[in-house]
Amino acid sequence: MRSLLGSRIILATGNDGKIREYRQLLTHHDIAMKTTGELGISDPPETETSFAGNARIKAVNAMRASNMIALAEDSGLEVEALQDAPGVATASWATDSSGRNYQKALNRVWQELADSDSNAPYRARFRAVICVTWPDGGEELFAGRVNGIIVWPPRGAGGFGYDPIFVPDGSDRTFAEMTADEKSSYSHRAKAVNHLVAQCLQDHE
Ligand code: ITT
Repeated sequence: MRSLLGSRIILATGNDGKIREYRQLLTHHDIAMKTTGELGISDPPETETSFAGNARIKAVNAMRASNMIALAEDSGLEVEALQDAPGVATASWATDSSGRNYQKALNRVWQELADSDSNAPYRARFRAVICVTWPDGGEELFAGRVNGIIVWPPRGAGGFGYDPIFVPDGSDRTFAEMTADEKSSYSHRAKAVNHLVAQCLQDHE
């Protein structure tokens, strides 16, 4: 496994919520981070059908445009009663002609659950897959997931995206009702980052 100790990397995401969480999760590690937005690199179309495939597209795009080591993440919400939708379409459920609209996305999740034959508790999970690519062609993948339930109405003002309707197992609060540190003690993203840290940011000497 390759080391990222002392590296400068590009974080390939246009999502401000993700940027905040990666800065927090990697803050005590020996790594310097710029974002694609800071370097004027635009987001590629996400044409794959898996989280890993789309994470790879974003990482390779940023790595080629910057010639730096790139880290990208593809993530999403899977709701069991909706046959694991929205899954890789989680961002597109929140996208309309004027950009991101998470209220619309939350309403759609709840409407589809109301139209389904299922009853609460509505089991769900967030998944994240991180892809790190190196300019010489090297690549590593790290995955994380968190199980929980969908609740309604939305609660809390923290976090981002679908956080106001997701309560992780082991808590009675939504991700949006938690501090950043509390969310990180449960989240899919923190688990994927923990794997990355264990493999690429420890001094193995
Ligand atoms: P980039 O592709 O530029 O990274 P994006 O927001 O489009 O940004 P994805 O394609 O990976 O990212 O889509 C992930 C979707 O899942 C997006 O709608 C997020 O809001 C949602 N999501 C992922 N992690 C989340 C979390 O921790 N809390 C709430 N929503 C989350």
